[in-house]
Amino acid sequence: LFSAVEMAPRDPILGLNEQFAADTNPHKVNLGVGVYFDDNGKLPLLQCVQAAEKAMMEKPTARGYLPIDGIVAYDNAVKGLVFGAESDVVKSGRVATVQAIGGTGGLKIGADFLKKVSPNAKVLISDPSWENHRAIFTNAGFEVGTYAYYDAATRSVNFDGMLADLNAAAPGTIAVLHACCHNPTGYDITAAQWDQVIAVVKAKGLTPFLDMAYQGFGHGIAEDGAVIGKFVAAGLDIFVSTSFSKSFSLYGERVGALSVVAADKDEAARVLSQLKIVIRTNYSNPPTHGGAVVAAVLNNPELRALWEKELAEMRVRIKAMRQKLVDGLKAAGVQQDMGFITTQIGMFSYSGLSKDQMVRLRSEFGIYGTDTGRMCVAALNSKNIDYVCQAIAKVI
Ligand code: PLP
Ligand code: TYF
Repeated sequence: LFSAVEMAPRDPILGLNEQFAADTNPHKVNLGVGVYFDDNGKLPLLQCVQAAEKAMMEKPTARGYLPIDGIVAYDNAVKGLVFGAESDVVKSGRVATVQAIGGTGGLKIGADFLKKVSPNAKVLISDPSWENHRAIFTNAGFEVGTYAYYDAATRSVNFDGMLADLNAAAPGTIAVLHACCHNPTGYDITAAQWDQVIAVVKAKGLTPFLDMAYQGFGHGIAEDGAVIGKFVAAGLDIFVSTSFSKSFSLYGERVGALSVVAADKDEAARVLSQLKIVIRTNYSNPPTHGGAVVAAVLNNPELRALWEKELAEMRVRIKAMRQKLVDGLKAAGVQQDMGFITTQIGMFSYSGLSKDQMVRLRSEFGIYGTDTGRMCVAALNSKNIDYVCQAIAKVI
């Protein structure tokens, strides 16, 4: 049965983790995977999460099956976070939200549902994008292409190219868009540019699928979420996947969601019924713990305020590290202006380093980033920053 089964390639990012774990260099630094570490290099367990878990432990509950679409209080909290609890779109019942197994699960539920309603559509992802975008939509049966995004020469978004590619797409094409904190480049488009993208999406009849994996890591929770409001205001049917992996530091709990905005309440109810079929035939219903924690935090004013404070601390620390990286590289003798690192936003920096330079960083210094030059600046801290700056200066 398995004699002809081929060895599948490793995930380029998660594969680096294995290599990092095996590295015996005592100075090693993992800038590969997109995970936030605190200034002590530790994965944080947020206080808001601990408080919610403590309250849950004090009143333990049995673990029955959840509804197929997840915890009602969770789904409502997601709607509030993504669209605004008092927004017309939520109040009029036009949003169908389901709990999902991480942001990845939200993308996958959306992809499988889209394959049913729009079987011949093509999918466009940004060039470059999170590689799993391509894999998820390909595995759902779609042909996946790209729209221009990163311009290495100018170290910015090739916005004209992006607009041109979206303009050239056939009606019904699914456009996967990074809502904020673009992975892997760290370059987002401006609010005014979003307006232009929305105009093209509307004029060409594209289906926007917004991936929101880093809400709160850019400029703030509401600020990062504002782009969703723009799409809603344009009267479009939209898909939004949400991930709480990073914003709650709950990576392993797999907490996410998919929200679909439909034309009216009746349409949203029919969409929801179809999303539930996708879920039922894949994993029946979601797990309880992570969703319960996030719902407890988002629905309790005190815990919610604590979460916003802790998320802001993560955001501010990443920005401080970006500045330290720019200053440290200059001090280490790097001639070229690395100021672009502070223009980028979110967890990642496309450093502009070549594959050879990234390989040298790994083999000579134990500093792990991807071959494309992506570094997770959220893993830099006051103890490793000097070492990283010295090493980069040596390979440049
Ligand atoms: N989308 C993007 C752009 C990501 O970077 C990630 C990272 O993990 C995800 C989706 C998946 O999120 P999750 O880990 O919650 O599945
Ligand atoms: O881009 C990253 O590093 C994160 C984590 O298959 C990740 O989004 C990486 C690869 C993958 C799943 C998650």
